[in-house]
Amino acid sequence: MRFSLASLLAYGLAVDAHTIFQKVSVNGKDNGQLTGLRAPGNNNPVQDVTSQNMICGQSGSKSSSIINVAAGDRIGSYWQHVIGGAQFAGDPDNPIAKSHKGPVMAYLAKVDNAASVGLSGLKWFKVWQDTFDTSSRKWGVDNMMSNNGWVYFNLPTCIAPGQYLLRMETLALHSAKTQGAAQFYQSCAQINVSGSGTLLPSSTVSFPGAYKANDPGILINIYGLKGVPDMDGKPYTAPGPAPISC
Ligand SMILES: *[C@@H]1O[C@H](CO)[C@@H](O)[C@H](O)[C@H]1NC(C)=O
Ligand SMILES: [Cu+2]
Repeated sequence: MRFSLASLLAYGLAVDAHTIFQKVSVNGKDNGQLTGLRAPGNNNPVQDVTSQNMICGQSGSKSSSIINVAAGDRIGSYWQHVIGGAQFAGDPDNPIAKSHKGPVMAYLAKVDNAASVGLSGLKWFKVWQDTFDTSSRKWGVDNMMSNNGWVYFNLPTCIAPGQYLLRMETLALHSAKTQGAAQFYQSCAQINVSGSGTLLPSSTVSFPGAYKANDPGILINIYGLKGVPDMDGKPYTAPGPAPISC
């Protein structure tokens, strides 16, 4: 099917087929739309790695809720094209446009009060990532799409109890061969971790600061010789530190 520019413009944001992390589940229990979340108010990507919006996305919704979890719990983060889900019935760009290949990553920062803490100066560590599988040639985003927008991972069992912001990030690399064109999507969840862990990593990163515009995982051509986003089967190194291990 061919679309005229006018019909594309009529769809507004559908032209920009982006995504928003907007819901958390814990061990399969859905906490509800925007509960315990700081999510951006629109689905436009952040493209400037030095922007404050690299922390939890552009300003948008706030929540007074804090989601209770235990170390080791299976966390689900739910991504959809716009706040609320698909932009319209049959939206082909939900949860994200199929072109948008790249990794999905999870970071934590320990805080005193997850609902009220300011975003500057937090010390982040990575707890999980789904990057690129060289044998299946699938990206983290491919797994998100095949789970209808849900991304699952287990919180590390060894982290110290207390409140955290959980920063979930999807990085879309379809245009990333041009510096400044990689698309960062992130929101933060407010969580309260119980358990008997003791780990508080001493090695942490800042947002902004953790990423450089020319990091090899950010300034990159993901298209192989066949013109598809398969890295020609070569490994991909996501930006930021390695995830902690327990
Ligand atoms: C956090 O979890 C602990 C342990 O379960 C609990 O005692 C505390 O009340 C919780 N705090 C909040 C803000 O929910
Ligand atoms: Cu996009």
